[in-house]
Amino acid sequence: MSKEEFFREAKQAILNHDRDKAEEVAKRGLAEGLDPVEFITKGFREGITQIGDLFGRGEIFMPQLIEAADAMKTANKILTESMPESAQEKRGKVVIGTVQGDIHDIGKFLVISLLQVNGFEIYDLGHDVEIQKFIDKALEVEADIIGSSALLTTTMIGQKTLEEKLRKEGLKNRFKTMVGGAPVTQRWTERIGADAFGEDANDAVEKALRLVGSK
Ligand code: B1M
Repeated sequence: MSKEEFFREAKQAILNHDRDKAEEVAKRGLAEGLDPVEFITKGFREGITQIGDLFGRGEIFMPQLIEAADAMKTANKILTESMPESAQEKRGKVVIGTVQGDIHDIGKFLVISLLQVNGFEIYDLGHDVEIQKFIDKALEVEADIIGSSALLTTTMIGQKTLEEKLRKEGLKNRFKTMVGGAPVTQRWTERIGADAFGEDANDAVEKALRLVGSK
């Protein structure tokens, strides 16, 4: 089977919100030697992006969205677990979470996986994380970077609160910050004073490497 056919099957499994099929395709693709990052980005992610559009247009409803997300998470987990952890020296410590009020964590999971593969030590706070927790954890583990993910226009404000708190507590120079999530932009990043914007998981790695290099 060609790579493109695998990508099509992966996308279709998500569009059909079929977790078993997503799991089966992910495992079969890996066995055939597909690159897990390419498989996620060109296959499964295409499916979940279309699901988002369908949901946005009211063509599918919450139960289908939840099932599709579940299928996506299953495939994501299988594929990211197959990525080798870097044997290199650790490049830096990253405290990361999805901001308060927001439970979206599929993208964050992908970002974490690629950061790990690239030698970063990760402290994942999970989702719906109170802003102060990012700071407390970063102080506890002496993090290099604090990363926050936000998928809702209503929760992005948490990223601004984080910057304000860091400045107020005199910690802005101690940690670098990276923001990401579908509604987040470079403009927003500059507006709130964060140090970097990660557009996708690959970009997040590139920016994280730059941030630790610039410390
Ligand atoms: Co939600 N949801 N959702 N949802 N959901 C969106 C975000 C939405 C755009 C769908 C739509 O209407 N078209 C919309 C937001 C609208 C808005 O704010 N303008 C929306 C809504 C409205 C909601 C609810 C409010 C629905 C409701 O209850 N009425 C609700 C909110 C719950 C809450 O959080 N409080 C809700 C719930 C859910 C599910 C639980 C069903 C599920 C989440 C499951 C989970 O994550 N465990 C879900 C899903 C799956 C989506 C969509 C379809 C897909 C998100 C996703 O996983 N994308 C989404 C539509 C969309 O985005 N097209 C949608 C794939 C993922 C790989 O991409 O997350 O963007 P992404 O991550 C990327 C980059 O953004 C970047 O790298 C990642 C990898 O490439 N990145 C970072 C992300 N974080 C980063 C951090 C970094 C750097 C880069 O540095 C720290």
